[in-house]
Amino acid sequence: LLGPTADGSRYELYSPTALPKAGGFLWNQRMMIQMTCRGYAVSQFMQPEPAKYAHAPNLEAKTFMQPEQAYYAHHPGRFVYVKDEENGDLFSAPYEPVRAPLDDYVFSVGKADLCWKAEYRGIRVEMTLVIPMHDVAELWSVRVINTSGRPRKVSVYPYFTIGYMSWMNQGAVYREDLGGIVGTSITPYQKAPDYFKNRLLKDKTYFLCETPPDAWEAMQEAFEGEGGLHSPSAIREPALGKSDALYETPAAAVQYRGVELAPDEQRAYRFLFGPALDDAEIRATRSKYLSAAGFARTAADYAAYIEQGAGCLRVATPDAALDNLVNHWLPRQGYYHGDVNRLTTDPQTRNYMQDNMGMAYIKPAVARQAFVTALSQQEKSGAMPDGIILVEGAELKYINQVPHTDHCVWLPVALEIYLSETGDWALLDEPIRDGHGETYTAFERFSRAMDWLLSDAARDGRGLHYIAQGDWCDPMNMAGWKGKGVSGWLTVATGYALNLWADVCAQHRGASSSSPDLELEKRYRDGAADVNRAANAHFWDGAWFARGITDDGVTFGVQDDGEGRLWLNPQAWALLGGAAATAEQRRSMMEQVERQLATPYGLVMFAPPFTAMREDVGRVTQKYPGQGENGSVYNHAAVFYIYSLYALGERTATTSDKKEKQEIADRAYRHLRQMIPGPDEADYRQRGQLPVYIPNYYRGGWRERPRTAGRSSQLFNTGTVSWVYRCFIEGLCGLRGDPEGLRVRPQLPSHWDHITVERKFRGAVFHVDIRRSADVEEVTVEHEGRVLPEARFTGIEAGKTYQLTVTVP
Ligand code: CEZ
Repeated sequence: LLGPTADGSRYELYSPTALPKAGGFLWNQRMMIQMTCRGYAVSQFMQPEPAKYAHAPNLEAKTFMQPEQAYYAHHPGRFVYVKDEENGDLFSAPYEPVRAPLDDYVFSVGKADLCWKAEYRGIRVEMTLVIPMHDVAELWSVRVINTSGRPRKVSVYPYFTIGYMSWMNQGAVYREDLGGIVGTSITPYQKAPDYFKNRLLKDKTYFLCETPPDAWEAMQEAFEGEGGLHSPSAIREPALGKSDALYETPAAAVQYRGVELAPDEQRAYRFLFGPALDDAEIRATRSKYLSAAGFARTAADYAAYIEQGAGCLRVATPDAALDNLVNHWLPRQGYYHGDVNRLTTDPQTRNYMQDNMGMAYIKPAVARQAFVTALSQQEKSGAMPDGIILVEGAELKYINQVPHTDHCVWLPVALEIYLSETGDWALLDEPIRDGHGETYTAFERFSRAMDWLLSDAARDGRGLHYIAQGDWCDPMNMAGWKGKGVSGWLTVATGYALNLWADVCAQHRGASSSSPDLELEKRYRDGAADVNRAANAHFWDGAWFARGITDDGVTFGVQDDGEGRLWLNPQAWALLGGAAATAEQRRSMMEQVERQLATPYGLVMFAPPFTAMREDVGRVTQKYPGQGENGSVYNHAAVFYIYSLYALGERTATTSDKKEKQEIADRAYRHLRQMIPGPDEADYRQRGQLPVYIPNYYRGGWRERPRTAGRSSQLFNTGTVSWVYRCFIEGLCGLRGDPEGLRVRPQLPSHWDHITVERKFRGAVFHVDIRRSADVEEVTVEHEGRVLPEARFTGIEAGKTYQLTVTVP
């Protein structure tokens, strides 16, 4: 059904029907395209707000990318029809719209390209998509091959959707001078000032052919006719009708007519598809890219660009499918997040911080700059805004106009990773000027954010954190919208943030002092203790931490709740932040999580899902049960918990609690593994996704709705990735930095005895051989025949390669 190529660098799917929504994606800093195995596409480009150049047949709402995106016959796609001129046989590549029963089919996802092969009755079509590093354009190679062993005569018809561009003004014509079809439109608007804003929008969509076609069709309706897209009327004629589109829905269809192919002969075509401002831009794009050399150069440049995101970890474990994800796809997905911030001009602050937290492992300079950018937008009060503006003139939109209260928490969380990875403590002494003209060092800004979390603006008289219209959970918008409701998660998460910041204070020496500020450390440590005390007094429900208290004083996420009884986030962050102070509490929470939230597809975010609106909780309860935040396997929430297990495992001493420590490592590994589709076929079919990224959720409702449980959202935008990468690097492999070096604390699952790891760290490369042995009581590390005094390697020199032999109990 599917599998990686021999070198593991591509994933291939051999059926267009088994996982119909499975796809892959490519991006650069200005565009993103997600394509399914069947040829449908969702593409977006920035100008600077996200826009489309291939449209649906109706006006689409502009919103974030949709989970479980639905596709239909007229959904934008990139297709090639082939008609046998002798008998009229018709098929299309990659599969849609004709859906002919192909004799051979491959969808091959590469890191820097997407390819399809579709063969039908002795004619094979190979399609490859590449995009440039900087420009917005799709570079399509199409190869038509005669595999039938006899001479053939076919017509070849690329058909690219342009779609409903605008209700104000749209059309398309074939442009001999430019060598292709050009759709023209005016982006709809109504307010006069928008005219001036819109003047430079790229409202043209071009489809350019390297080889001039014999005929074309620029009008969608004329192409489709009465036959429908499965069997377009225009293709039933000897030649396409060469119509233009005059305020009619545009399309880009061309015909290479009566192509004669000897046995094994092939024909190669190249096409360019994308948006442009005007003819001059189209002409320039054509001359830059549309040639064999242009395509080859672009593919090489783009592959080199993607390679920069290769990350810092290569593992060889007993689980080859897991290795493939960790070595090839996880860093790529992390790089995508850190490199383009999900193609928005105003990422949510928590997303921005977490996406950059992954970047600390991939391109730390980018992560560093992100701290500076975010902190320069800190409010006077020390609070962080809901979103971070990345482009001058951009505004806080959509969800960023809804007040959330958790943004400060993410600062020290992301900083911890950045510092342990880079050791760049100098970041903290950077002076950062904000929009009010005030300048503080980064260190001072972190402190101000923590002070805000401790202030009356953030907490009520009981010391619990207000939730306003949401915390990490965007759609939990009505627990505290009247100003009183508080968040259990945010309260324990604040405990974590304050403790992390206290750790930094304990080690940081300011520019003017030679010793760390222990008074500051105490302030935040005391603050954390205070917050955790309040959490225990008001949220501990006997067996786990509650999710919150509503405006009307109703505690929810508790044993008495029929729906939304146990939530993962408060438990995970109570483990991280110290609110779960006693071993008994921790055991009880973990046991309940396993009992109530575990499914074969991972941990659900809470259970049971809501089946009706709870007006004192909010729209999360209105989502379809088991979908999105309403009790799906929301991977972001699951990975918080997994990371909290690794953190707990690290704190658990081997000598006294050997068994407990191993149980924690096994549990963490099990839930981490469940996040990856496969490796057995039934699991792939159920999830419907290739293991080339981690989606934001898999459907929950494993007990209530087994038919849909496990189904992937197909959405690769998710804060999950940074944490998953961290879990592999710092948790499972246990290779985490500290100010002086690299600590070694692997946490292997009990059924593994040996793994090898290549870890890039501070400019050096570590080859680490990790083996289990009954002869040791503690982790031991050997370097050049010498056992190190502790499981920690110091004195790292950039450019060097080190071999470490690690033995774990
Ligand atoms: O958006 C994510 C946010 O980007 O939801 C997470 C949140 O922590 C992230 O910052 C959990 O709520 O508004 C909605 O209902 C959407 O479901 C969003 O909450 C969600 C989407 O997955 C965005 O792609």
